[in-house]
Amino acid sequence: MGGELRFSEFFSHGAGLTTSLDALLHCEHSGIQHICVVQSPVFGRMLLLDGMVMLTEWDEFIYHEMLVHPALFLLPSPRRVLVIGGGDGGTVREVLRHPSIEHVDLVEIDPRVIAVAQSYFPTVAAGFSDPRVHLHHADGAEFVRSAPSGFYDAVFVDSTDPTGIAESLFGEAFYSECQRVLHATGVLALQSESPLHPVYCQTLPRVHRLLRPLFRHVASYLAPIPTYPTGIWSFTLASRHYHPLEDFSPTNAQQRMECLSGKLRYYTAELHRAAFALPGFVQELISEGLAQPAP
Ligand code: AG3
Repeated sequence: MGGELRFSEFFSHGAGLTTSLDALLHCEHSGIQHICVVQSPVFGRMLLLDGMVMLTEWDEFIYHEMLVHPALFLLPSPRRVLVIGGGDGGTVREVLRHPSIEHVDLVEIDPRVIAVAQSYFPTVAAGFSDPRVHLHHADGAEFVRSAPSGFYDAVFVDSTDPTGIAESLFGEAFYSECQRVLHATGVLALQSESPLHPVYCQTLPRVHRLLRPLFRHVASYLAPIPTYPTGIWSFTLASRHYHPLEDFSPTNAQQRMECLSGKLRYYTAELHRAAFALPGFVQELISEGLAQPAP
């Protein structure tokens, strides 16, 4: 197998994901980060930022459906949404499936990510041409600082790992601005990294520590994302008004699912409830983190 093209992303000491590649489709440095698109025989096209897997055609539906739908099905009729990051368009695509949506602001710091997604992942990025979507090339933390109070029904943080350019999107100041721009009944949903990652497992307890003083209800849920580091991923939902399970009506969600544009492949009303049932070690990770003094 000499000369075979391969890609690996290691999360620790040579442990991680490896795949052979059929082709290297695109590679550039945008001035902010390396952006590459590669073709893998099993995962299809893969979007890599600084050598980290952002999405693959094979499993992106799990990540994007699970970031968006638990929050949007909790709200009776979500209209205005803010997406921070998510320049590939997957999160916006899921948001737009809900017929009640009137306005979506997407704030992506790197316009090249949007352009590359439009060329190489046209179905993922399809939502960008929808008139309800407004693109902003800005730093997410700065954008929320200048956004009007109480405007959004939902805020989604679709960021990379909590280092480098994304670091400010995991901070106290940013979360408090997210709370301010949300309507009193609004919901914040964010990706909170893998609970099995040797370093970033600390993201989940940290997110709880920072969000609890700001929101009455803070709860995390899990989904398998096989091409992300460790393969298991956490998301965190926060709201001053809605409890993610007690205020969730499976019957209502089921009815609304019939009216969505397109069919969901992962999220179901049953799965909404199941995803919040956390394994023991994840419950412990969160409660140990809450017992510690704030960093
Ligand atoms: N959002 C989460 C990416 C984190 C993956 N981390 C990694 N591969 N080291 C990606 C954006 C998808 N819209």
